Amino acid sequence: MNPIPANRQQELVARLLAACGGSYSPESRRKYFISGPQWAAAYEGQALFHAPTREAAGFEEVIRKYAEIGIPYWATHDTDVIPTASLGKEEQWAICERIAKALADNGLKCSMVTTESFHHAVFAASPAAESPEIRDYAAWRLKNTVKIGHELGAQFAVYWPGSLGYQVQGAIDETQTLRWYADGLNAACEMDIEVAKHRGRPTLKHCLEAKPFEPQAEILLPTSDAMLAFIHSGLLKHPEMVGLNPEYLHELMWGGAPRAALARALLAGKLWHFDINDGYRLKHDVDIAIGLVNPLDWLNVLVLLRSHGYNGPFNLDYKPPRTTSKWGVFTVSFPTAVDRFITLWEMAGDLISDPVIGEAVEALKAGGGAADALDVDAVVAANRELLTLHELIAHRIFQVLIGQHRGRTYAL
Ligand code: GCO
Ligand code: MN
Ligand code: MN
Repeated sequence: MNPIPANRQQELVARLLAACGGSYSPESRRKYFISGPQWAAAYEGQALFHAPTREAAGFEEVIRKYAEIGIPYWATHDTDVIPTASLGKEEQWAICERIAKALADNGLKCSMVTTESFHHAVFAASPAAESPEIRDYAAWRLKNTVKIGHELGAQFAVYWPGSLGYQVQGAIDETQTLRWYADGLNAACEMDIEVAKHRGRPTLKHCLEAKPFEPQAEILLPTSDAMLAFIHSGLLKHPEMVGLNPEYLHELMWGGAPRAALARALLAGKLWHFDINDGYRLKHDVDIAIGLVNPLDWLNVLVLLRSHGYNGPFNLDYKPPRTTSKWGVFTVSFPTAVDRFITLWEMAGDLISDPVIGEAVEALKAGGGAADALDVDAVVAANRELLTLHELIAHRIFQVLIGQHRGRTYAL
């Protein structure tokens, strides 16, 4: 093939994307509680070892593009949209007005706000550092984000305490740091109660997001399970206002099974918000878009969520790869991520109503019918053939994943 000149490349990508088929209309996409973060679309490809590869995008552009794609909700960190120096000042409210206008003009809603408590130099020793003025500043930032959330009509506030930990051992007292961290959350919840009352709105759902490593070397709340224990530790004044925002990849990163982590959060009644993406076990936070690495596991995750009535947001917290252009971010990356989510969601519905799986599951629950549960040999014998159904179910799920249940065949 001859080289493709730069001015013909978008045309080529667009033609091949159309050739892929299988995309949903913006109207169909809007039926799902999918949110697009400001930071995901605005990500320029930079990292410790990586220079940016594309230009930044402001919130007006991101909101407009999300609307065109059919992403109905938008989420942001405070400093994604408000310069640190303007936080809490008049300029903050002027920016909020512009955001509210951009959302209204494009028919989007703000679902979630989150405080950046890891990037700025002030958070070098975490938002729960020893120095009281750092903690006062952090608490003020959290309270300020709560106000922004109410101003923009958000329902959720997310907290990712990735800097709550240490690089070198023994320098901090973990119990004290966790108490101080709880103080910050308590301040946010109390401010929320006050503002919500004043505005006649419900309080926000405050959701903790765990990540096992990065940016600190060791993290004090590394998993969703650690956070469940923290919520119920007695340190929070309003544990009923605090739940979880698990991120798919973050549970995978420590070697956990995301579906099992989500199940534990569901049982605790704390699965309120969900960051959807993909990646690899025991690697760093690559934040790849949903379904590109583990489609089979994702399908099973969505079966769990569909069958347990999860109705919170699916937040597209991934980083379009550095190889994707800014044009590609909005033309390929976001639309295809949304479409893979919807496809997997629909397939999860197929699995839930699949007659083969349905009968197999019922048969497993019926058991073999051994008369005496204490006669261990008889119990084993009674269930021997039945338990083969586990593998049969796994095969059926694979068939649904590749469309074989609808007649897709390779060779007969
Ligand atoms: C990550 C984190 C962040 C958080 C965000 C919200 O992948 O590094 O998940 O993207 O979700 O900071 O607080
Ligand atoms: Mn996340
Ligand atoms: Mn992540």
